[in-house]
Amino acid sequence: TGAALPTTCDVLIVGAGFGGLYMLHKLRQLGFDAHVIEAAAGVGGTWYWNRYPGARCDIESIQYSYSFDDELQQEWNWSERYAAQPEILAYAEHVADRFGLRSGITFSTRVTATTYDAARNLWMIDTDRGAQVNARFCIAAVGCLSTPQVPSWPGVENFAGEIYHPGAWPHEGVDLRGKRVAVIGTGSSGIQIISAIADEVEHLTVFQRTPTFAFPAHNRPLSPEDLAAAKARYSEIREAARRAPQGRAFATEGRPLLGDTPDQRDEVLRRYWAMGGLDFTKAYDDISSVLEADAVAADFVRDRISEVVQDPAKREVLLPRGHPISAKRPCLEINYFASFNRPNVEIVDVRANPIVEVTATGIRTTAATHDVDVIIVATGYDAMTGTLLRLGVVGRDGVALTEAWAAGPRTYLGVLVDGFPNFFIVAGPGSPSVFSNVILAIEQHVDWISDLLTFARSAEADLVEADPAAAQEWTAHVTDIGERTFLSLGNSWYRGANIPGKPQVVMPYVGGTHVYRDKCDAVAAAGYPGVSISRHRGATVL
Ligand code: NA7
Repeated sequence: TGAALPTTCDVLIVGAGFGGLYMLHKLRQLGFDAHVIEAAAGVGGTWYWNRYPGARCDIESIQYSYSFDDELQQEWNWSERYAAQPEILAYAEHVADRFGLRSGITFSTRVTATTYDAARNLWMIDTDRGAQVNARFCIAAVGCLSTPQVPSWPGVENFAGEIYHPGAWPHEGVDLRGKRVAVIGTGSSGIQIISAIADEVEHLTVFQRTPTFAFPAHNRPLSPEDLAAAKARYSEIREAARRAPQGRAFATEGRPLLGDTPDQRDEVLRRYWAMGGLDFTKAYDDISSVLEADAVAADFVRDRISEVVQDPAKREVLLPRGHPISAKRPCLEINYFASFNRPNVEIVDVRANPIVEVTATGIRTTAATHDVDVIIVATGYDAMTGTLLRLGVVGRDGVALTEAWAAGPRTYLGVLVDGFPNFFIVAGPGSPSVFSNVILAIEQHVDWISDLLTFARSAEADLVEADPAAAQEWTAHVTDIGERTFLSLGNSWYRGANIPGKPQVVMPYVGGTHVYRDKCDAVAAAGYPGVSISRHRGATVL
């Protein structure tokens, strides 16, 4: 199902994940003629593609969901504390059906070029179906972790077995029973897969470069009582999330760890560990910002992992060290560390013994050869900019986005790009997006972009563009804040460290989603300083 591609529309949205779906709904409500192009055959974005075993959200389902419609949040029943991929995908499909969105989406169509025509003041969007759409405004809602990254090991093309990336998992599933499987990568995707398949494969070899700080999820079914209690105070939960630094309500002692005695610290950290979830780093105010506090929390995590992993050699490799907990994205785990107590699960330290090549039968490191039937490359994504830069965006004066961002992404508020008029990004670099409960971050962006378009429409303007100075200043601010956090100390995708040659700058705004929200609101209230909003002479009427 879905719609045919129109030849023109007011607003062309790329992507039918959580960003594109709400953007379409909101713009339709405001009377704009909006349309979505989506590469996949269905809605859901990330949750459409990531069908790997164990795929699950690390943010609680009550919070990782839309807040824009109270009836929607009251009627939908999440089955678990942390929703698994099939349920999140079902939710995205429910939203698309409930709000009649499929009639505005063209599926199975990939954008190949996105070109601004300054004379006519419109965007020409080319697709792999040959058809072109002309639109006044173009909104990229293409996701932050949507272009899989596969390192180019020598010999990969010679491997005789099967190779899969979690972000492009076959829809029909993969039968791993009785097979010798390699998982390369121990980020969120890798550790979820490892935990899910450890007991069904014949042998599992995990290739780990950086050991992972992972906290117990303590996932559980949500009872009718749990759901009723959450729904009764949903507006309160959402308000707390909007005022929270990472877009989700969280538990905290609200004081620094360094001010407590060792006994108090132990009691508090044990309590948060027992609660489970990402709140562990929120237990104290200073765990994510003061190295001495991080060191205490990190020791605590290592002690807990040591209690689980029985084999001293495996334990030694698995214990996370070398970077503060919050220098990378901490993960949630369900039996991840316990998986290594199985005799069929092996860990290989590829920091000590790097992968040299992939052979026809397996993987060779500097220390050994591991023969396998299947390789799962859970090596992450060309995050935040990868998909945007693959849209072939060309703005004013024929300048490509790849050129404009050669030294790293430059945006105004993470939404607008100078030199690219009438082009907007949902959850882009320079915004808190990935450093937040992304669904609430998306809602805030969609609302802000919609307000800006409505403002321009009422001023009879059709040309909206960030001032270069404003983009420069905002981006310098984003970088400055990012470099002063622990993120500057880890080799994470937040700063492009996982992609050879990618500019090494902290890409998300990490000063707090609440601070960011207030800044965006202030800009809107002041009539959008930093954005030039005008009437184009000679624009083609669509
Ligand atoms: P991540 O978090 O980027 O993890 C990728 C993993 O793959 C990580 O352990 C990497 O080690 C490892 N990796 C990457 N390249 C290599 C090479 N060349 N050799 C060995 N190991 C490698 O991606 P995920 O898909 O797990 O998660 C992405 C986000 O989704 C996550 O942060 C959540 O926000 C949800 P490294 O740490 O770089 O040394």
